[in-house]
Amino acid sequence: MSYIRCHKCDQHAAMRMKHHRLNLCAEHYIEYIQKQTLRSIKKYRMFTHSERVLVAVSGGKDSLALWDVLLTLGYQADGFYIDLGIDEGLGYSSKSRMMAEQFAQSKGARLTVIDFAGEYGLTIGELAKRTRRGTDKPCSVCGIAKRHTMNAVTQRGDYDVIATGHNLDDEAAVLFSNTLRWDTDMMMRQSPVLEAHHGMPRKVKPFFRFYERETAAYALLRGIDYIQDECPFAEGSRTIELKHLLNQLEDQSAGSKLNFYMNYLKAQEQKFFNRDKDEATRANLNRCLQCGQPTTAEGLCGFCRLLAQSQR
Ligand code: Q46
Ligand code: ZN
Ligand code: ZN
Repeated sequence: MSYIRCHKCDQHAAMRMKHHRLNLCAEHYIEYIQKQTLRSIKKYRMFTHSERVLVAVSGGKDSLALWDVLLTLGYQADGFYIDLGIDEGLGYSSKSRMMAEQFAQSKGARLTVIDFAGEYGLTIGELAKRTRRGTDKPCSVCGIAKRHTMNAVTQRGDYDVIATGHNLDDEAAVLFSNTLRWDTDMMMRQSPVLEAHHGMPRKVKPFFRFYERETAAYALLRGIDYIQDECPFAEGSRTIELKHLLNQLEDQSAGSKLNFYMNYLKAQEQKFFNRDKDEATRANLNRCLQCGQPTTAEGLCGFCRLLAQSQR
């Protein structure tokens, strides 16, 4: 029987990557993902082996696969998980927390778990309700809260950099959304590396060149147990709609997503946009009177305002 062979060793190919015209067996595929990640880290100067990295872990495939790769490559990578208390329906938070904890244990790696309700006295859902920001979905509040908590943990733990598991599908969907609105401020800020500022650590996305199916295949082939369900509030979101549209494009023409995003980064490098304006905005940021994180507001940052509102 004929089968598709690995380009490196002639074994049965476990993964076909049409956009790269590359088929690889399990062993060579794992090696490929690890090597390519190392390449991105070095090319974009994300971090070095002497820096301490905090991996934002959700319990899903991307973040656990990223943590696995960084540990394999010998980086000082600790994990960080926020228990948002989203347990409506199928117990999303409890399950994802369990996956993160199991992975950390199996690797003997350090995981910091922040129980949001324990830390701030209310769940994300309650915060959204009390501040009337999202009657059916707490996503806008959740985004602010996650960013804030992540910054706080990084400062507390003295980490140099935060790494997230965003993949190409995520990045292309955000770029697509910003392009549809022609939101140049947001577009300008989109990058695999956001430099440190105002005491906030650098933020990096070492998986930005991998398709979602590629990170899923890596997790599977490495035997990583991850939560397959999305957060129940993700259903029907605009990002998911845009991902479907991009998938249709990709089906018709392999490599569309990769070209869309990578060529955008090239345009950015060629100073397609005015970076001075963004730097001026950053230079004029204030510090929150409550927590000290940077904010465009005077007085309290968005998160501390939310908390204050919720306590009224
Ligand atoms: S924002 Fe919204 Fe996500 Fe928060 S409430 Fe769930 S879907 S987890 S990426
Ligand atoms: Zn092979
Ligand atoms: Zn604040």
